[in-house]
Amino acid sequence: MTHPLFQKFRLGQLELANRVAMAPLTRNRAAAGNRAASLTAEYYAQRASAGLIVAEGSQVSPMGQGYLATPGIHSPEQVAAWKVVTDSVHEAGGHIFLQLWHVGRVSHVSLLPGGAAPLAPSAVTANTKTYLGQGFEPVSAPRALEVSEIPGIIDDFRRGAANALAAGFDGVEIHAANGYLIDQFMKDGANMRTDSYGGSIDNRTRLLAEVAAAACAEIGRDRVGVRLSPAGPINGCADSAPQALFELAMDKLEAIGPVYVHMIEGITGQTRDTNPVVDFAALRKRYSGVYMANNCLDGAAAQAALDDGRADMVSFGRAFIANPDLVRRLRDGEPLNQLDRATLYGGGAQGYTDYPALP
Ligand code: 8OZ
Repeated sequence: MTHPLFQKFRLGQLELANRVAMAPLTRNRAAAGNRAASLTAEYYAQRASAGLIVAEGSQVSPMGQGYLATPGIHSPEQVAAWKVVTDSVHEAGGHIFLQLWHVGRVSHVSLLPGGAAPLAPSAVTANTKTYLGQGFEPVSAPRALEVSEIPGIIDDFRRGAANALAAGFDGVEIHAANGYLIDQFMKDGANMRTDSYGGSIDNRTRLLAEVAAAACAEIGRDRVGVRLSPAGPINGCADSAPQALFELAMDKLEAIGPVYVHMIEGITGQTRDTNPVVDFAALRKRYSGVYMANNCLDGAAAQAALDDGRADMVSFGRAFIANPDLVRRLRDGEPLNQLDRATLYGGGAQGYTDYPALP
């Protein structure tokens, strides 16, 4: 019998071929105007046997960009370029969401309109680096958003969701993880505000709830997922008491009703251990939608997570870069191609569309 990981699964109105998702992965290969490149259509179509592809984080506005050559979803040209990608994935039988991204303070003046300072909940520089083409460099000092600017940020995400649907995506994933803008508002290591968006955990989860509600109202709850990373630090962003913070975040998401929560269990790409300890099972209990588990899993761990009822879907990041046919390899117990780290960020086909599938 095939394991349930490899069997059909209903996500909202979609019938996915299996419960394996391709996690969103920044590859810094966008074309001029931060449009998805033509190679990008080939790259995702090669990976269309994933039950769901979550396409890489795409900035919802020019100020939402934090790395060189990441795609956007705010201009008509970007929507048209993404349409080529979604058509190629659908033709290959897959389903694809787009991750909506605002980096907040994780950016550099050289990437922003008019050399502007990055935006943040508070004027505190992140202890992290960004990719500017010649490798990774320290981020710039940010400025604190005025409270009057926050409705505009929410509207950027709302428009990003509408644009994603216009570009043929099956839905969107709100990037509320990994130390970017929404995560910066949530975590007390980055948010020093004294207004209605800072201080209490209710205030710090306000932007998450408002963005999720706006996206759900715009395109329907069945088409909206949310990605969270309770543990830290990642991109210099951590919280002193993440359990209570993220229990409230899950309570709010339960009330708003996005179709899935994509949970980074542990420190992104590094470890499943957390300090302070985060009880992911307790977080999951507060939300009745689809729980997608992520981070440093292999095929056996993914199957065990389903068997034990700890997850409904499982996502893989790095393994999907190196293995376009990852689902088949996991199902049949075939060996995996190794990841080439040198070609992760920037460049062309090498390390992007040239990883071999099994014959
Ligand atoms: C690695 C390099 C650049 C961006 C994330 C969007 O951590 C990213 C990212 C990861 O979520």
